[in-house]
Amino acid sequence: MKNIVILISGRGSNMEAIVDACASEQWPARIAAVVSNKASAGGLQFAASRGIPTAVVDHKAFDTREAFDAELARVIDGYQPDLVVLAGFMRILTEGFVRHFEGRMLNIHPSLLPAFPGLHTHQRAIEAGCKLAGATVHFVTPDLDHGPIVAQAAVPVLADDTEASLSARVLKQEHVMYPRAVRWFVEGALTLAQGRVTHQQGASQLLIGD
Ligand code: NHR
Ligand code: GAR
Repeated sequence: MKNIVILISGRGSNMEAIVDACASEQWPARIAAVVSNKASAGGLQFAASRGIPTAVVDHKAFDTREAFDAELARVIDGYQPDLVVLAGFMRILTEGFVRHFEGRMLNIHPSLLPAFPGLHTHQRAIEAGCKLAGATVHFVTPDLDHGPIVAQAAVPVLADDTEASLSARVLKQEHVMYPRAVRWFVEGALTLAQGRVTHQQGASQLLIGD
């Protein structure tokens, strides 16, 4: 059994999709804990309702990013994770933290990386006139949103899209792609070499949605 620790900051719908897939598909894994940097994160209630241990490490209680990350790492390590999953986690992580979990930490970013790293991705894609948008699952490296790509989901951008309509279209695909990618990791199906991730049995790492 592999231990998965999921980090959230808010709603936690990707976390929910992973929790549900882990249970219904009987992965060789358990969700060991859900950890948030915000006590108000809605996802904490869902996790607790499923009997999953939850913890809050409030970044506002720390003077520096290093101090916050040190406590966050201590709490996560207490659950002996094989994999750390960032699911709508909204704090940039220091190099020391990332190195500690390197090769065993995934993130989902709501753009087709390397386009639009950082925040407000959907608005930026609309303003750039993109006809295609999406989301990317990647290994986390110190360089924000630049780690090796595990999977991508693409959706059309429609002429009348708003940030709300586009993010909803992308999120629907996130809920399919992220559980699949996490499952690949816990099954040991991913190979990372020369900064590229491949699936050992050749499963498609591209999802096209509508
Ligand atoms: N940390 C590292 N080192 N590398 C990555 O790839 C990371 C990371 C931390 C978070 C998620 C990320 C995203 O997918 C992620 C990837 C937060 C911000 C941000 O600017 C940017 C990217 C991501 C998450 N956060 C502000 C900060 O000052 C706070 C914003 C807020 O609280 O709303 O940390 O998009
Ligand atoms: C998701 O769209 C995720 O890709 C994005 O925030 C949303 C979280 O939703 N992540 C980021 O923007 C990270 N900076 P959720 O809490 O319902 O999973």
